[in-house]
Amino acid sequence: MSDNNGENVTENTNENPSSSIDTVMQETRLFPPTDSFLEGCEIGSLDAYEALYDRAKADPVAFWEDLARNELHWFEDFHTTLNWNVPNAEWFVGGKTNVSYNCLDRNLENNADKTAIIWEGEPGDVRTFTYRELHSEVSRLANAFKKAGVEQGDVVSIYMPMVPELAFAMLACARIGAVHSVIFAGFSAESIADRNNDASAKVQLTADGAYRRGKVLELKKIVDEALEKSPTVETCIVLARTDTAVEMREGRDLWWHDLLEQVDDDCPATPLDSEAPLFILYTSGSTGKPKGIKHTTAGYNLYAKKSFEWVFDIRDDDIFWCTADCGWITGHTYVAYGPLCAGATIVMFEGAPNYPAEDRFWELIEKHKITILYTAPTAIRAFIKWGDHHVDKHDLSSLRLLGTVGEGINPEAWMWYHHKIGGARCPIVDTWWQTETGGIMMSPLPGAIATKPGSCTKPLPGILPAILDDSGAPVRENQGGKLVLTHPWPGMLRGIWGDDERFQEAYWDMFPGLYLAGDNARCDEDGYYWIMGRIDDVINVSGHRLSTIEIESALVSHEKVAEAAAVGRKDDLKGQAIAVFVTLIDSEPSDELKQELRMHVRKEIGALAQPDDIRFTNALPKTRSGKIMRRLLKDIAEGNENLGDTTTLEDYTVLTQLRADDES
Ligand code: 7RM
Repeated sequence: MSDNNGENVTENTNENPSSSIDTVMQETRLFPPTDSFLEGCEIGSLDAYEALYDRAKADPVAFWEDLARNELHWFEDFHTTLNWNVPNAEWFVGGKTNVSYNCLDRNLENNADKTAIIWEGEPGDVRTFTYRELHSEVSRLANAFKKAGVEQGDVVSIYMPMVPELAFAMLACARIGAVHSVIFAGFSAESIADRNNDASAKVQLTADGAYRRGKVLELKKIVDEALEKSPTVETCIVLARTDTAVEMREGRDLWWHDLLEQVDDDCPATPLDSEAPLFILYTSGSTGKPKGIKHTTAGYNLYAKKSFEWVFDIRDDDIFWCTADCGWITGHTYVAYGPLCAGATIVMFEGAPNYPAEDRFWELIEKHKITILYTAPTAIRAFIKWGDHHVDKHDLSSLRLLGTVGEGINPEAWMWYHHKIGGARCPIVDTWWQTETGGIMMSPLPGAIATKPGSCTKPLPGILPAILDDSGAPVRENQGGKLVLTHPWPGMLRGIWGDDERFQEAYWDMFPGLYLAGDNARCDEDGYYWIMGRIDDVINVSGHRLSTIEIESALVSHEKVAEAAAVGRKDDLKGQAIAVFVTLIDSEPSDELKQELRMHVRKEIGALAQPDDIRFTNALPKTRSGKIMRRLLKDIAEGNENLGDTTTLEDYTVLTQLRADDES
C-alpha cells in the first residue's frame, strides 16, 4: 500500500455525496490459489463461482429451496420456502427437521467411525470422539436433560469451559428442542443473571471450575452468585472438570455424572418445526443492554453447513480448527454446527494461545496435523508481537488453508500470516459476518477467488449485498458507504429475544426492507468488498469521512507497530481530530517515534489521515472476543471521565493504565 501519494484523497472527496466515506487505502497485491491447492477443489475457478452466484442471484428462493431439500434431513417436507414480511422471515415453512439429527444420525450412515472431535484440554489431556461416540454421548445427555425436567421450548443457559461436554450440551438441547443460550465463561455473575432473566432460562449448566492459564477459575461460585438473581432458573447441572470443591444446593443442583448414570443413550431426535428456536446468543453491541439474537432450526442449519463447505473447501481428510470459544457465534457455527453437519473432523481447544508458552497454537497444529486454521486478527497481531521464534520451533506443513474473522485484518498482519504460518502456499479466507447473519456472508471461496490482503472479497452464493449513501442510493466504485443486504437469507437472525421494536429499529428502519449491517464498506473495480469499520466509528476530519481500519492499517504497516486503534475526538477547527492508540512490537516509546509514525501515515495514505494525537500503550481495550473497543478509546481521547458501559471489556487494568498514561 505504498504507492499512493495521498493527494488523490482530496480529489475523491470533491465528487462524493456528503454521506459517503473516502478511501485512502490502495492495496494492489493479488494472490491466486496455487496449483496444489486447486487439486480436488470443489469450486475451483472464478467461472465456477460466478456461475453458482449468478444462478442463486437470479432466483434466491429457488436456489435455497433446492439446497434445503438436498442437504438436510426432513421428517416432514416443507411447503413454502420463504415467507417474507419485513423484518420477519420464515424459511422452509411446514417442514420438520432436527439440527442434532443432521449433525449426528445422518453421519452414522457414512461417517460412523470417522473422528468427529479431537479435543485438547489446557493441561494437555486429549480426548477424541467418533461420530458414533458423539451420537451416543449427545443422546445420553439429552435423556439426562429430560430427566432433569428440560422440555421442548425451555431455555437452557450454558456457562462452561471449552470442554467436549459444552458441544454435547448444545447438541443435546437441539436434539430435544430446548433453546440454548451459551454465555462465555469469563462473564461476571451480573452478566449471567441479566441474560438468564432476559431469556427466562429454566436450567443452568456449568462446571465446578475452568482452567485459565494454569489457575482454576471457579465457575460454580460465579454461577451461585448469578442464580441468586436468576429467579426463573430451577435446576443447575454441574460438570466436574477441575475437581474444585463446590457447594451443591439441595433441590437445585445436580451433578452431571450422577444424571448420566440414570439414563441410557437411546434418544431419537424430536422432529421440530423449521422455525423452532435453536439458540439465543447475546451480543453486547456498543451501547445499551445486550441483545439476545435469535436463530432458528432449518435455515440456520442449512446456512451453517453450506457456508462451511463453500468457504473452507472441506475435504474428507481435513482436520479443521476454529479457535473461537463456543460462547461466540463463531464457535456456534464453525466449531459445532457447520463442521459436524458436514461430517468434518474438528479440533476443540480449552486453553489459551500463550500457556504454557507462546507457541501453544503451533504445537497443536503440529501435534494434530491440522489442515485448516480459522482464527482472529487480534490473535495474529499478538503472535507477531510475541516473535517468530515461537513459530519456527514447529512443523506447520500440514496446513493447507487459513482463515480470519472478527475484525478487519491489516494487510501487514495478513502478509505475516501468509508467509510465516501459511508458508506462502495456503490461501487466506478473510470472512466477514456477524452474530446476526448466522454464518459467513462475504469471503473468498479459496479455489475460485484470488485474495487481496485486507479484503473479504465477494459475497457467498445467495447473498446480495449493496453499499448505500444516507439517501439510500448506491455509492460509486471505491466509495465507502453503509453495507446492507437486499434479500433475506436462511441463516439470518429471526429477531431480538423479547424486543421486536429494537429489532426493527436497529436493522430495518434506516433503509426499509433492507438489512443494515452497521458496518461501512466499499467495493473496488474488481467487485471486491473492503470493510471499513463500524458506522459509528467513522472519523470526520474537515468534512472528509475516514475509515478507522485504513488509518490503523497504515500504522500497523510500520515495522515497529504491533497494533493500532484510531478514533475521532472533538476538535474546534476540524470537527474531529484523529487520535490513535498504538502498541509497539518491542521498541521504546519516544517523541521521535511519534513523529516517525505521523510521517509514515502521511506517506502511506496522505496528509489528511495524519494522526493528531498518538498515544503508546501496552495493550488496547478489547471485548472478550478480541475486538478493539474504540468507543472507550474515544472517551479517553476526549478526556471523559464516565466511560459508559464497560461490562464487556476483557481486561479492566487496560483502562486504568490508559487513564494513568493520560495524566502523565
Ligand atoms: C463473526 C463475528 C460482527 C462485527 C462485524 C464487523 C466485524 C467481523 C470481519 C469484521 C472486518 C471481517 N460476529 N467483523 N468479521 N470486520 N472484516 N472479516 O465477529 O457479531 O461478534 O461481530 O465484527 O464489524 O459487523 S460479531
